[in-house]
This record gives sequence, C-alpha cells and structure tokens, in this order.
Amino acid sequence: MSTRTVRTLGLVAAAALLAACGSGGQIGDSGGSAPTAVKKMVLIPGVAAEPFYISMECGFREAAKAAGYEVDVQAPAKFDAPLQIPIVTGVLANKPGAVLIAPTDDKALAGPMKQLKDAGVKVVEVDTKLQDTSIAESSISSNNAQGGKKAAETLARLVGDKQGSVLVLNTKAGTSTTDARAKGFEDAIKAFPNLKYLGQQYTDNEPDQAASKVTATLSSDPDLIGVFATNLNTGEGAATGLRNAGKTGAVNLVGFDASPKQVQDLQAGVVQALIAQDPATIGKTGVEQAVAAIEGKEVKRNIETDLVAITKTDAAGSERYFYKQAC
Ligand code: T6T
Repeated sequence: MSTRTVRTLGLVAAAALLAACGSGGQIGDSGGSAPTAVKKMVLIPGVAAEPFYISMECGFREAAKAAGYEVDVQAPAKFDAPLQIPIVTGVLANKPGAVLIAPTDDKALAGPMKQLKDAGVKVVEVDTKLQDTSIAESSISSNNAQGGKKAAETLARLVGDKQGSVLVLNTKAGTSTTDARAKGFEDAIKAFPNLKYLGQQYTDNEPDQAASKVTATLSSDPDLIGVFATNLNTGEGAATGLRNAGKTGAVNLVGFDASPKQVQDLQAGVVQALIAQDPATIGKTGVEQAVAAIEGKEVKRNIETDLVAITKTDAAGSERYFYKQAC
C-alpha cells in the first residue's frame, strides 16, 4: 500500500469518528460493527398521536433533555407489530445509546428487540413488555393486573346489589398490558355473584369495533349492566356504543386511561369510572433507567407506576392524572 493510500484511509477514519461525535454521539462499546451513539435515545411508542403515549413522550423528552441526551420519537401509525418492527430495524441502523419501547406484541417484537440488545443498544420497556425477560434492562409499567382488579371492584361498587351481566372489551391478544388488565378483572369479578361475567371480546384496538360489540351485546344480553373497557380506544368506542343504543348511565362503563375524550365522557355521565395511569412518569423513569444502564450503574429490572380510580365526583381535583394531547 502506498503512503498516499494509507494517509487517505486515515483521513476517512478520522472523518467517520468526527461524524459520530459531531452528531451528538460518544463512542460506546457496541459489540457490533458500528459504534453506539450513547448520548442519543429513541422512544418507540405503541402508536402515534394517542394521548397515553403523548403524555409518556412529554415525560421522556423532559427527562432526556435534563440528562443531556438527543432524542428521537418514532411511532407506528397503528398499534400493530408489522408496522412497529420496521421502525425498530431502522433505529438499529443508527445505534442510539438506548431505545425505550412499548412492544405492541409480547412475542413478535422479541427478535427485533434482541437485535438492538446484541448491537449494544440498551433496551428499556415502557408500558407493554415481552414475554422474554432476557432482552430489556428494565421494564416500567402500571401494575396492570391490579388495575383490572380495581376496575372490577369499582364496577361492583357502582352496580351495588343489582343483578346483571358484565362484559370486557379488550384490544388485541398478545398486548401484555391489556391482557393483564382483563385477567385481573376476570379473577376479581368472581367475588361478586350478582354479576354474570360474559367473557372478553377483542376489538383490534379499534373504537368502531368496540362500539359495535357493545350494541351487539346489548341485543344478545339485554341484562347487560356493566362494561370494562381495557384501554383508551375500547373505552372511547364503548361510550359511543352506549350512546348509539340510548343506554348511557343504564350500563356502567368503567374505562382504563384518561384521555381528554374519556374525561369528557366521565363528566357527562357516559363513563362512570376511569382507571388512570401515569404515563409521564413511565417515560421519565424509562430515561432514568436507560441512563443508568448506559453509564454502567445499577438498573432496576421492574418498576411499577401509580394507578388511580377516578369517578365523576372526584374528577375535579384529579386533573394531574388526565392525559395530554400535546406537551
Ligand atoms: O392503555 C394504554 C397502554 O397502557 C396500553 O398498553 C395500550 O393502550 C393504551 O395506549 C391506551 O390506548
């Protein structure tokens, strides 16, 4: 090799190093081909433009900024693994120091997330999680089983001594959070023999499907007295279904989450109770754990954040639990 060729290669290597540092990165031990940009963090929510994940993003951005990190947020247009997987693969090419992710399926995202881990990217689960617990450094979420139990007890208290049937509207099988909520509800509702549990119906996380499943159930089970909607979309859809059937108030609707529309429905008496999460704290705590992992400090494997049941009477004063439409 000539002296000239060696000098050219040296310049190319130096330019690559400068480019990595200049784009906010520090050189980390990637374990792969390209270096990891440790001062960069990416959030991959379950779905775009949805108040739960927007509120999470607000907590994420604030905490990451305070810690001196460059951030990026990339969300699928729908809560759908085939849409989320290419995002993970794309992020892998840039090798940020950490990725905070809400996997939309507890199995399908395992492969792509493992690729991140194998490339030296610290993976933190926020909200949903994989069945495989060997990939993420830390998982931060509500105690969703506890939330389902809270929903059952709240619904039973609202119904009182009356007899009737109760329905669970779930999202998609394989969503760790909503599956745990439905299970928590199912286990707890057994303690109330006046309530006949009709089982759960999946809605593909589509409000329209939730609405039509409520109206169909009202036809097949006219003694329907309660509905537990396991998340924001099912809750908003169930409220529409009850409105369409002229059954608001007659059927007790307990929802999960606290979007502006859900809160409006609570205040209007269409929804009787909401189990609100704390998504901003999930985002903030995710950043803290990611920074600890990057810096080689102690990381907590599982962290639970708060849940609160809100009814119309305590809605005023619970504003801090309401989700945001923008930061
Ligand atoms: O309920 C939240 C989240 O916790 C769940 O994993 C998916 O649905 C929401 O984003 C609300 O739509």
